[in-house]
Amino acid sequence: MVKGKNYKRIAREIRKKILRMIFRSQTSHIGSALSCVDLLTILYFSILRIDPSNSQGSERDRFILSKGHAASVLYATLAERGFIPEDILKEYCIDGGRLPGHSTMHCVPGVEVSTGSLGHGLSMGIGMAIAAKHDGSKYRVFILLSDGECDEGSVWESAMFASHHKLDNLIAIIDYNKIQAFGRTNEVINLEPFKDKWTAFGWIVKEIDGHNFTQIKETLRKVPFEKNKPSVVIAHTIKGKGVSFMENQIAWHYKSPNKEQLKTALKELNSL
Ligand SMILES: Cc1ncc(C[n+]2csc(CCOP(=O)(O)OP(=O)(O)O)c2C)c(N)n1
Repeated sequence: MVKGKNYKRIAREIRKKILRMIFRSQTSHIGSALSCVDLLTILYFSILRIDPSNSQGSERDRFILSKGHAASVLYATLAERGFIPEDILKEYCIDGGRLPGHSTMHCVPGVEVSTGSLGHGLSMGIGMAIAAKHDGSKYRVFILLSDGECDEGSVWESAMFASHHKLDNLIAIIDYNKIQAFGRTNEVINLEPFKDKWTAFGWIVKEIDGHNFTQIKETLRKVPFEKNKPSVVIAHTIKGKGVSFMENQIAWHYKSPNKEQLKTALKELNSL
């Protein structure tokens, strides 16, 4: 918990950091990172039991960014929360830099596992959740997945496994921004009825607006939603959220902003 927090301001600062990082490195996945800023803001500033001065504490909650291509949002949030110095963000995805383009553990305090190959975060989280049960530890494991990632069979194999093992210390959050790399989710492989699928796999499901701070916080505060069952939050989001010309645009999965676009985007965020 962080005292005196202003989620809107924090999320705006994280978005500005992401824009600068991706501009500097001229890399991709800006829309992917912007869509889940509000979720990470609430997680890191209100929900996760974590301590930036002790990033390896055994009872810490674990957070896994399964959509590891959006690493910029994780690094920017870790900087905002005091896990890593802000200055290091300049080294995101550049030759010789200390922040790799996909979330990477060991070299970045606060990053629990390396991700980027989609479809593995949930099963890695399950390993941690089982370990917690086995050790009698109270920590929870939160995993943020993307919607396109749910096209992968490994996600559903994990989903079955988690409910079979009654992992109520496991919380999946889906960043349901409705866009994948080259198309809209409902055109590539339609996930609907999405809620029913998770329910059928034995999870307790809540659907929220993934940009509404109150809804995110009130929902995540209630986990587990039911004893002996894993929880999943389907968060409806907008890819590119916060920068009007990037919002809901497939192109901003891969494009990086030029100098003029960066200026316009920062101006828009500053006026919020
Ligand atoms: C196993 C695997 N296949 C392909 C990719 C390449 N890739 C990176 S992002 C992406 C899709 C992005 O769409 P989505 O998963 O919905 O995430 P979003 O960026 O919209 O949050 C793909 C296919 C990957 N990272 N991992």
